[in-house]
Amino acid sequence: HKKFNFRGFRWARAMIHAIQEVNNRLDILPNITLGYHIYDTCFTTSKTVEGTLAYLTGQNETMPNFRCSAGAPLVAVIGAGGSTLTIASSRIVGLYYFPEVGYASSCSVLSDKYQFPSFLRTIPNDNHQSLAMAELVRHFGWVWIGTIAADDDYGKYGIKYFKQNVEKSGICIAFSETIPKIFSREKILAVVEAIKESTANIIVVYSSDIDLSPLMEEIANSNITGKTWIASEAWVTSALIAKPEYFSFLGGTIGFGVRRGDIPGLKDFLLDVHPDNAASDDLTIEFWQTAFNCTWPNSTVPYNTDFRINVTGRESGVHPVSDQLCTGKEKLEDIKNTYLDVSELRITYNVYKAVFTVAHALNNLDTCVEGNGPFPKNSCAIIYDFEPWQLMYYLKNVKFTTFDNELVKIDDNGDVYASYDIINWQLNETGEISFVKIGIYNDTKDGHEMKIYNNDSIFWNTPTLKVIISLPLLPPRSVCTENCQPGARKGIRHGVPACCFVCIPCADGEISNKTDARECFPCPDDYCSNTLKNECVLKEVEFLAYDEALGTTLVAVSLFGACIVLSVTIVYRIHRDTAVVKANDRGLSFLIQLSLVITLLTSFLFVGKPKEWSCQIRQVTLALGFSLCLSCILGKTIALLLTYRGSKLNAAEKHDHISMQSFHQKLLVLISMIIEVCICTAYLTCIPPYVYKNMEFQNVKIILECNEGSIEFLCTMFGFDVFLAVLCFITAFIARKLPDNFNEAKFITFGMLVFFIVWISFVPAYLSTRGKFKVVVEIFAILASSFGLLGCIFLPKRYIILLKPERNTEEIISGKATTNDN
Ligand code: TCR
Repeated sequence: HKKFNFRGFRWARAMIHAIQEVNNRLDILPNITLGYHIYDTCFTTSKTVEGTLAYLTGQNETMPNFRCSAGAPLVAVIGAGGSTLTIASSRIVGLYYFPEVGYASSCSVLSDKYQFPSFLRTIPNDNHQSLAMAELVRHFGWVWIGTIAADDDYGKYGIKYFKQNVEKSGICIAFSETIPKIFSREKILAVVEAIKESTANIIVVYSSDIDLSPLMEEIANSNITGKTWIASEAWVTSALIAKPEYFSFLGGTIGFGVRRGDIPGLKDFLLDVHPDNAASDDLTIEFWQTAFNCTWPNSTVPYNTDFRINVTGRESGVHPVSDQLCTGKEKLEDIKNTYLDVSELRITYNVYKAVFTVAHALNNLDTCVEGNGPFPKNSCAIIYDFEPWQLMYYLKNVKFTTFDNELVKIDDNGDVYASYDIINWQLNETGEISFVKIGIYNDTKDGHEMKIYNNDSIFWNTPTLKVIISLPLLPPRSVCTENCQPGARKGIRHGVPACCFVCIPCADGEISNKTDARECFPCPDDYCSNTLKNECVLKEVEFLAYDEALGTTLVAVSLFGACIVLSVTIVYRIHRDTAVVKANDRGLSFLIQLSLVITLLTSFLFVGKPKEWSCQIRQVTLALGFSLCLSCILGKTIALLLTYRGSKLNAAEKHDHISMQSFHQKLLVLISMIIEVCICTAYLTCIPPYVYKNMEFQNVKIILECNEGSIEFLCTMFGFDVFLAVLCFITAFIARKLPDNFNEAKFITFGMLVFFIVWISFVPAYLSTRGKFKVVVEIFAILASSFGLLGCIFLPKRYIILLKPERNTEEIISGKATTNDN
């Protein structure tokens, strides 16, 4: 079903050429002349088996009796071409341990010496090539790859080993297609569809050129571009595929070629072919007919190809015979033909090496010295009559250098050392595809080595190539999903290859700082993630600072309050002998003033960055300030109650009474202070407040606040203040109706009411605010209550002292006058 294979014909001719060279050389087999039989496998297993058996029998019977065939002994089989064919023939010759030397059969299973004991080859095992492809794919960072395999051992094993290799490094296979062995348009269209559908830009193809060409034709029709093809050795330099009209979609193909060698004298030998010189040679006649599109006179050779296989769907039926008769005068030099193309002699060179492998083995067998031989009793084999296993022995140990100084050495598995040229398809000036060597791949003792000479010298078939031709083109990318940028992590999706992931942005407070991160990492405690989620940044610290408007205002207000208190003190000091001042215990008044200054100034402890010490003393100072203030007021109100009773006493008793009373007042203040101090000390020693970084409410901010440590202690501490305040209120309330100096009890009642209102409303306000406003609320309450007390206790008196001195007399203040303002 395929046309006459010019490439195969070249290989056959190269074999003849090599055999002739051996025959002509004096250093190899000087007295021996090698002959050959050529059987056409027609690319099919059945023909191969038929040919093998025909060869072994020496007749056209399929009964092996190779030892007694036509005179000269059979030596070895060179071939077959493809692995599938070789596997078939090698199984037969293997039965007799008859040597077969492959030149193009690279499939890895042929290295198995249990199955193919007598097979050797001059082409490296495909495992190396698969490994090299995997390495190439990794080198360029491609992770999303399509594969296409020919439906034979070569394609299937090659791709299988490639996949195994590549999947280890996390590369995914987008699709795996097979090219049918027997032409089928539907199957090929299905492959084309798969390529079209897939987002993979890299396609690895393991196939012989002959199998691949129908697919390429179809791809050319459906103009699939932008794909980069990775070629296996069998098609990388094939003229069947590397057609200039295919360049638009195949340009930039990268592939692996086995080592090439320019066989001396081959070109002339190839040109020296003519049906006249080989009247009985069907191959030559068929070659001539196909090359010149004519029919050789009187020949039975069908024009162009095997007539028995009638493939439906494609070129149907037998090819028409050309009406033109060949003249024999056609000039080979005039035509451009794959057969004559000696620019890429790679497999051809392998054929050459295969022939020389056999020749050298035979030569070694021939030069064996009796008594020093490798066989039982140190005997040698006789060149005219040896057993196949005897030649196998020499073949397995063969070692020679070619004209190219290449060392050919067959190892125990019948394999040779692997070395590939990495080839890139580029367009040259004449508009033809040139195969540019861009690197090498070598199998070394420990592993392997791949070298790409210069990335800029590679031609890539990327879509931009028409626009900016002068720039060094970048390798194409082939991914299922673009990489996840820092700030996101890979999310694996079920049921799809691992390369097709989703990028999930990191959560607040988590970051990922490399591409394709598997996980996001939480930031350390004082840090939060930035908006891109790729860096941890220090959290903003929030507290009520001195230098912000609110802080400044509050501090100013409290300072102002303290100044007023101070001014009251000064006024009291100046007018210390007036009735108003004297009527109240001066000491107590002073203590109240002091305590008010203290409470007002505690707001300084609340503003600013909370420190360990400021946290510890602020509530305590406040509580102590208030308890001092309230106990003094309590002393006053109790005194008011008692003064009324004492007013019935005479002057001497009154004086005693007053001094006693003053003593009791001081005692009361002292006792309540001691109690409060005890509570405070217990609080501070047992469970003191501490600075707390509150991150519960906001991720981006740390609220720096004081944690009160023990709520119980705090409540006890302030509870005592409340207790005092309640007492004050009750006593003042009772005393309010009593005639006293300028309704002091009334003012105190009022002041206590203000105090209660402020602190009662404080609780819900405090609990419902967050962050620095909590502190603001508390300062507010402190200021309000302090001002309330200040306003209710001292301002009326100061008013009298300063502005109504006429009322500042004993009579009025002791309530005996009638001009009081009720
Ligand atoms: N091994 C392939 C056949 C093959 C081939 C080629 C066919 C190779 N190289 C070049 C035609 C042209 C490599 C096999 O089947 O093992």
